[in-house]
Amino acid sequence: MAGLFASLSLLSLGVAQASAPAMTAAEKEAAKKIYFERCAGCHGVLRKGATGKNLEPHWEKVQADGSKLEGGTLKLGTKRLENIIAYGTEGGMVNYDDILTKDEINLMARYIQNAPDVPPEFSLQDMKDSWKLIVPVDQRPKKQMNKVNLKNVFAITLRDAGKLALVDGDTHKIWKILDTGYAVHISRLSASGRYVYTVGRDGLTTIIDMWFEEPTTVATVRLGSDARSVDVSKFAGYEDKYLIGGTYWPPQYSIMDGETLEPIKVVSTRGQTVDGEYHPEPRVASIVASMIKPEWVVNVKETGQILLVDYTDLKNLKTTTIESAKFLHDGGWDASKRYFMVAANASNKVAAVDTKTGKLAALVDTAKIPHPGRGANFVHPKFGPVWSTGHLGDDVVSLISTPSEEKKYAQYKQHNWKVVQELKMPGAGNLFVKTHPKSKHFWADAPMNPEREVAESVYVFDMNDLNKAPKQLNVAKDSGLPESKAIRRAVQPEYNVAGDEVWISLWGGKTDQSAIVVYDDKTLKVKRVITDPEIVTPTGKFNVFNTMHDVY
Ligand code: DHE
Repeated sequence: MAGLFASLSLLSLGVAQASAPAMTAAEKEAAKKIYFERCAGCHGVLRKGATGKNLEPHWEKVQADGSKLEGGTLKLGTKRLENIIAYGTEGGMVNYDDILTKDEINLMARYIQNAPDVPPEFSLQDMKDSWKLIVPVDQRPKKQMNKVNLKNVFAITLRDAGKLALVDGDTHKIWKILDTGYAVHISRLSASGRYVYTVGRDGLTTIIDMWFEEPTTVATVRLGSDARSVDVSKFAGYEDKYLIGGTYWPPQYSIMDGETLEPIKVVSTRGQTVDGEYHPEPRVASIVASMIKPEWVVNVKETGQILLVDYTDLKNLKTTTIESAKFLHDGGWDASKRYFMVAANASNKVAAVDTKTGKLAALVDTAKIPHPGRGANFVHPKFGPVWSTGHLGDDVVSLISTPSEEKKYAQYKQHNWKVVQELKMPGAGNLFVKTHPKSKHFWADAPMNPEREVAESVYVFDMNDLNKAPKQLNVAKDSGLPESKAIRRAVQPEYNVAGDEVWISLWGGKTDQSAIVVYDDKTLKVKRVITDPEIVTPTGKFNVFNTMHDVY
């Protein structure tokens, strides 16, 4: 099937292929690697587009009125493509002139005029062959062997180093830096809080046991060649029994043993979009475990279908498929943990899944390209409980009213599933927002904004007076580190367990000095700058307690 699919895709591009710029085998290999590391996430392996535009050499689309639309990279040509790659576009493509050399930009401009390389499929057997049980369960500690306050440990992605730093949140000291997959995307915690699971963009999944004297990788497995998400089973009686991982390539999800990572089952997500068209590459975006049912919420990007996967009987797998909108990306729970809120970024909507009834509760229209991370929940002084998302494509943060069964919030019912307020940001390019039940502050970053001053800062709103402009904190300046040529993006605010500190990554270039800047949430003053030659390209940070309990 995979072979047939690959040849069909090449056949359909046969004409375009004839006039694509020539490339040597070595050039193609180099370009393939850059494409995977830098481009596939947004444009897809088959280049059909999602967050990014379609990058096929030639494409045709029949519109609603029957007319045909045509385009493709061949039509754009090398010069135009070089400019787009180097300087980015208004549509959200970031500039690569400070990441790739001129030669690499030329290489990529030529590469994407050639037919896409289709990577091989990845079967259950492939997973089993890749599986390494480094420390069997019976040889692991029976109790915690160190004195670290595990609840306040931060798992920090060191993106370009292919490593994960575990930092003690009480002492602000690096506890251990471990090898992981390439550009780990997220870390998630076991229901017990003992294990950290990470997944690399290369599909390598690791389980790290924090009960040893020093954190130790106890098993690894490969899920495929491109992955973004993992989560454990969290329902009572199933805590940590299973782990699920979602892949971008091949488009599928895999279920493993939660403690050993032994592969159990692989399920493809290829199929029809919400518009009824077949899609060959519906990638698995965010995944979250429900606490109220033995289910995972699996968000399939290109189809816009949300799957509720029941894990009580893996042999006779029951899945509920909920139609929402395209293209599903990231999301988080509302305050009641009944509704999962997921961004459908190409539709400028947020889908709310009711995990109690197994139905779509709402599709909320928002500003352009919502990107919540996991979002942030708080009680709005005028509109009651809200969940919030920032936007990549607009200069606002949207606050969406969410239902509550608490009597005191009944008065806000009329606002439910509406954007009740938009908080003004200094520009577009937000990726993550965060607050904490004990805080009066709401934090938003803007790392994808083209202005250095904005991208290197975070913005803090006072939740007592949301009409007030946010306070700008210039994280790059506050870090005290020497200035660098490349923008050092301030990214992903994350609270400590007490909810009185906010940690921000200062994400510099691979050879720049980067840091984690820790702010006092009350005074908004810098408390600590965690920096070290090994802190290379820090991005996502996951506080153990807050991640375990979905505190955001
Ligand atoms: Fe992410 C979450 C996909 C680029 C940092 N990112 C997610 C999730 C998905 C995703 C599907 C949700 C996982 C979940 O909850 O189960 N990210 C993608 C992409 O496809 C994209 C756009 C391009 C790519 O090539 O990967 C992309 N992401 C980035 C980055 O460039 C970021 C800023 C830096 C990095 O480390 O790569 C980045 N993504 C993050 C972080 C989260 C995340 C920190 C988790 C946020 C959280 O609070 O849970």
